[in-house]
Amino acid sequence: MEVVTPVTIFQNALLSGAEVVRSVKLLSQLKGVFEDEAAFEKMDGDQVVYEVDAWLPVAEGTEGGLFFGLTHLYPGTVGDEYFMTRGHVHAVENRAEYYWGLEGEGLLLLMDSNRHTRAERMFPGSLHYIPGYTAHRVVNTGDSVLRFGACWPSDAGHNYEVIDKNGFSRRVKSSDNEPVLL
Ligand code: PAN
Ligand code: ZN
Repeated sequence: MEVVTPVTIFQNALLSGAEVVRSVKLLSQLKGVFEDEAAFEKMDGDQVVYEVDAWLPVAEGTEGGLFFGLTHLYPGTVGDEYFMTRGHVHAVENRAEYYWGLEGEGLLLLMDSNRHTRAERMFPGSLHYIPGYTAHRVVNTGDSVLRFGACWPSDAGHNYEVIDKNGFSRRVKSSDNEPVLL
């Protein structure tokens, strides 16, 4: 019997191995995402808002495969709005996804095709099923890095245009250091 060591290791909320690719999202790449544009312009655009480590064992677009991602979303605010991911629906809209919380705390915003937005609390151990046709965005409401895992179909793809254009119907802001959904 042949025994091999996996090429990818997922341990202590970190993903490593030769096949893992990292993408970095700088604040300057999130122009238009946050409401307070004056506050945004005053901030250092080169600061990292989040990083995604991904293992894509099959080619993007392959039917039947699965992708695995780990997002590190740093704490911070633009004005009083917490740092968050850009958010998207899947290009193949009926494709679902799992997220799960590993470290830190936050909110997962889920917006259906009628633009109705609900929020699920994220914390170490929280598990989130994101149905198809549902826009998803994560907000870091804590003061430490929020790390969460993700698993999605390899033919899902990402459509950012809808959210870039219309945003979510709710925003999460800090009021007296507490997150409020507006
Ligand atoms: C995640 C997200 C990741 C970054 O892997 O892509 O958290 O968020 P944005 O893609 O919205 O910038 C996922 O949902 N994949 O489908
Ligand atoms: Zn997704």
